[in-house]
Amino acid sequence: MSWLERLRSGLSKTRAQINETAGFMGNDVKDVFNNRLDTIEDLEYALIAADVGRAATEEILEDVRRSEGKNMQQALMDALTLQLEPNASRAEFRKLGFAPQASRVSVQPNGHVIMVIGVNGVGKTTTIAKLGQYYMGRGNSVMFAAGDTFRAAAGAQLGEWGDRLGVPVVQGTDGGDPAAVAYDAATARAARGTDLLFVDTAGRLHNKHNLMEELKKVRRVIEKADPGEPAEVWLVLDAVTGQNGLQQAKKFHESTPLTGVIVTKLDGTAKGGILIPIVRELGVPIKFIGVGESAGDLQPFDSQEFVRALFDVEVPKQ
Ligand SMILES: Nc1nc2c(ncn2[C@@H]2O[C@H](COP(=O)(O)OP(=O)(O)OP(=O)(O)O)[C@@H](O)[C@H]2O)c(=O)[nH]1
Ligand SMILES: [Mg+2]
Repeated sequence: MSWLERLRSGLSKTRAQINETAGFMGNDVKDVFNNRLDTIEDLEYALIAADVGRAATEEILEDVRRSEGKNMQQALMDALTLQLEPNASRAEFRKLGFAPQASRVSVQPNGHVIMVIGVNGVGKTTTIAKLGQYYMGRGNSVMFAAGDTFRAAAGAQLGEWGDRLGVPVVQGTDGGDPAAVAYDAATARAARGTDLLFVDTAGRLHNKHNLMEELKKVRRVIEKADPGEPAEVWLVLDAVTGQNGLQQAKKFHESTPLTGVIVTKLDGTAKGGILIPIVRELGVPIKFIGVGESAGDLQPFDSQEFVRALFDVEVPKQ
């Protein structure tokens, strides 16, 4: 399967939700939007049900209503794509009334060390493995740091991925100091001249305050070991947790400012619309999306491709 096919099948639940609700008078969104503006309330309901959020839904409906003369499905797709733009450019494009040309953000890290954070079970460790494979495939040398020393066997999990992918893993000891692992790994990365170091972190400690303090400390020791790093702090967010996950993301962002978000498990949710409030409320770009459990199931986020996959529309050859 191509990545687009994988994304499409991954998004089938979200798509079914939108089609079923918006299209109860016809067979799918296309029918609804060809000429039936009186069903705009159904669309409103479908967008809310897909976790798009109130504010974005209102803008989308406004854009669709305003786009007289345009094919209605195209108008809806353009409106959704716009909602995945960063806040400043979204406002600008909406004023001008057209969609952006470039829809994919740069995913090449702005330096060498990438901290990967997020609550337990969202997919941090798996995503690090996927990132390792992705960047190695683009010619980068990669290292991992097993900075989750809290959960038993977390280090072993990353170690296994490292073996499978041929990526060196800096390990600590279970129950040991994660900052020490991060310090050793950042120092080793600089000494070896490895292109990218991904630092895994704990998703759960005895309490939330401890977790936030620990992440700050990990960040500080990386800075000390290698000034200017970590270049990136990427938050992993599980799409299945929807609005709840977004609230958690805000807390992380307050304590350890994020430079990117990776949304996982889009293959198992009807809430694909959650990407929109993530972009709007965090003001941080989505870098990648996860659509499965294997190392290849990670894609750089492209808003136009995402919206097309949502509607199961063929991508025109460019
Ligand atoms: N379906 C699906 N499953 C995923 C995806 N990403 C991760 N998973 C699964 O989610 C589960 C948890 O993944 P982990 O990588 O261990 O999550 P974590 O955030 O490191 O968890 P903790 O270390 O406990 O904090 C595993 O079973 C993964 O295979 C995805 O994109 N799609
Ligand atoms: Mg983990």
